[in-house]
Amino acid sequence: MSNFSSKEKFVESFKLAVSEQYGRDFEDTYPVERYVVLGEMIRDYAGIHWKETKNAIKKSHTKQLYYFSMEFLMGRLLTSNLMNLGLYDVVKDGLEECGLSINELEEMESDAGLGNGGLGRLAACFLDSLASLDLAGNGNCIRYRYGLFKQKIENFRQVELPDCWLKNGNVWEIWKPQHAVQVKFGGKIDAYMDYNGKFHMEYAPDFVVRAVPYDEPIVGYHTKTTNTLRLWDAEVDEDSVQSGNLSKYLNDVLALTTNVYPDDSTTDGKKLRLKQEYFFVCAGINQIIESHLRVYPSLDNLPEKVAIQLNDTHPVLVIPELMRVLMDDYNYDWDPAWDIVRRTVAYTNHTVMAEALEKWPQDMMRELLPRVYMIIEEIDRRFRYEIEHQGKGYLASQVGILKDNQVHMAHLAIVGSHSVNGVAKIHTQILIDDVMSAFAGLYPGRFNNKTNGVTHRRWLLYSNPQLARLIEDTIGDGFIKDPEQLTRLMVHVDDPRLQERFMQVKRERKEILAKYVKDTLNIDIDIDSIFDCQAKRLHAYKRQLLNIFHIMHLYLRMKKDPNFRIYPRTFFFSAKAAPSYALAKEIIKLINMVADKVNNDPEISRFMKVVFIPNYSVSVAEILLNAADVSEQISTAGKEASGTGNMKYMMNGALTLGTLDGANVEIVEQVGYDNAEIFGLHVEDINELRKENSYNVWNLYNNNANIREVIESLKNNTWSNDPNEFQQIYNDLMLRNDEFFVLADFEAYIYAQSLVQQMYEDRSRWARMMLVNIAKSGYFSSDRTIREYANEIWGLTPIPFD
Ligand code: 26V
Repeated sequence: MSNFSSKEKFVESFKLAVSEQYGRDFEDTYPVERYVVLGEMIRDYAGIHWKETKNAIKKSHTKQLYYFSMEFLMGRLLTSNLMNLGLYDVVKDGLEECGLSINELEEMESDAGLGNGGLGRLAACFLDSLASLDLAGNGNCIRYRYGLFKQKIENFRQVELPDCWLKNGNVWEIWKPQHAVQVKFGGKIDAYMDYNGKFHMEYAPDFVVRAVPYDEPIVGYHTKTTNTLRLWDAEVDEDSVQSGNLSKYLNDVLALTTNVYPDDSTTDGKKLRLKQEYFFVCAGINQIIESHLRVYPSLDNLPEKVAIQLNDTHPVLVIPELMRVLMDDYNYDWDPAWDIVRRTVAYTNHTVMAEALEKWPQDMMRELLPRVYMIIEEIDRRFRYEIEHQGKGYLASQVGILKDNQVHMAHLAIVGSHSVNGVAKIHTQILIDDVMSAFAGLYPGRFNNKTNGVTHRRWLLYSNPQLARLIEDTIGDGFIKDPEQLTRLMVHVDDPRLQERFMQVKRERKEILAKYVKDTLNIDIDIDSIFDCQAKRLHAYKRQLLNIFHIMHLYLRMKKDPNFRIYPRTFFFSAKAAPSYALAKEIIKLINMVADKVNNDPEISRFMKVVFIPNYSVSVAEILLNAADVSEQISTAGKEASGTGNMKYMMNGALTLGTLDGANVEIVEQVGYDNAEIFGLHVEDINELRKENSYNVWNLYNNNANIREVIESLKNNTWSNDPNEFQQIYNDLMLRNDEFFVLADFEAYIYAQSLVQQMYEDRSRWARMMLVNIAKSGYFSSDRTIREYANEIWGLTPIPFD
């Protein structure tokens, strides 16, 4: 009988476990101690199915996926694990009997923020869907000691603090020192020939660490399937310290897993980033090979039993590393090894931003990874030979892997894999037509689209139980296992009673958010105002500037014209800027200074408030997104690969106010133009303006008073006493001609915002629109995305349990 078989049984085992672990009466233990024991009890319970999953895979020879990602933004796991295991109610009631509230224990958990943004959160959603669909899918990443920084706002500015997510330990992980592997860096390679004339490599590295795994169970929704997220820590390799170098060695080992890189960090520490990439790649490949050989006699059938997905280019070293192991350790010749690698590996691209496409200096790579670099040279040589042979040698300067003294990681990924996918239709099309067109010509069958998704369990069921209940009351609970059933709501969207009940649910969510804002920022907000939200990383291309400029414009206009008043609105922002991204930080400062001015103006603040919620993270998203009326998705067309926040808002019934970019395009495809507010330049318009070189920001400035006033207000002491406070923003727009077309879309945006207000004022129309959005959001469940990957790329079938 399990510890959770009844409330009584749970209370008894819980109290006993807390008391035994800490050697004190239950009543005398600390809240965090109770949280730790509860977590461990749940993890151990998950262990039963974890074992069965591993056994079932071994016995049935089911194919497995390994998702290699530098980032997993898991957030908290207590609620999600309890709900997926079907234990939530027993535990909640049991805790109540012990005088504890489950919500308080939930709050004790730190939010695991091992990632920057969308890419890392996508990886976490994928793990949830894989397990829930009974697919064998493992995550492979680094156990960073610190997550992405914690953000505080001081004096209107972003301040970064360390995110010590492990300070109370991590209840979900199991340390597995017996599975440690060596990872080698630097040093020298010697090649020698054996008696048969075959070449062998002898490698004398100058830095060796032990990669030690910590495994976390990934629990599927109401199913036995329990997969593994493996996080590698770096530990000292006792025999590998060169004499006299102990303290440097210890520091180098520690540095490897210190923190997640913020996405655009400077060249400093770049080498460390490359070390991190090889570290988790080498360890992960080693594990795959060992587990494979425990079941099968050779590696010949690796592609039939293992799929490896590369989440962006960060783990692309998988390709040369797997070649290295096959050739150097298992004696494969080049061609069969290459065939195995290519059939095993697939690559996902997540951005078209040139600055974000990874390239490494050849010298750095050669010095740090001499053997891997040799293999990359040979891959490049053979690839160039192949295109030459096809009469397309002229492409070499475009598609080469080694060129301009750099290693082009995306090129290596495309050449060394059997599938390259983008993350939304428009994004994939841009890869094919533009960014990767030469490759698409060479390998047309290799390119495909997999539109992103998000787990509707975390982002609808668990974070918005009020809405989940309303949906269940209306269409039953079939949508939980099969989210496309949400379309059954369509026959009810005109029902005034449902509309009213929905508006009531939305109001409850707005109250919860308003309370959080009051508690953390001491700002009072109007629950009946329109909640307008933009929450995402701060990047010029995401155009938080467009949003704040609109707010500045409204303020200036209301100040000037006492007859002009808007329907009350609260504008929420939440965004972290990379610590070295000065322009992004200046935008945060502008938002906070405008907020200060607006919120403290007694006349204007009756109509609008601006709230910057610090430290955007999974936990903040869980209370912010479901309270939104308006979802701001306003990137420059062509730049946002997909966006996934947009899907979370939609699922919770917010209207998308967006450009035709990323997954917004598919959101409108689902709901129709009547149920979304689309504005602004299209990709084609922007390409045309760029090609013709015909965009001139000064023409707009001179001909449009709204634009002129807002730009002038940056420098005329409206928001700050220092006229140079926003110099970078001004220069970026006016002296560097507004690379992201903020001012080009400004009028269209103001107009779109006025339409949003009109729509909101018709309560029944608004409610209907929200309901349509929810009804059509099933497509954006990551269950759909994962099914597509499983069928079209990985060739996975569900784990059979007997
Ligand atoms: C990084 C950088 C760094 C240099 C400055 C410009 C820039 C722009 C973007 C990035 C992000 C790179 C990868 C990434 O996180 N992509 C995000 O992936 C999400 C999941 O597929 C997707 O929804 C987002 O649209 C995409 O930005």
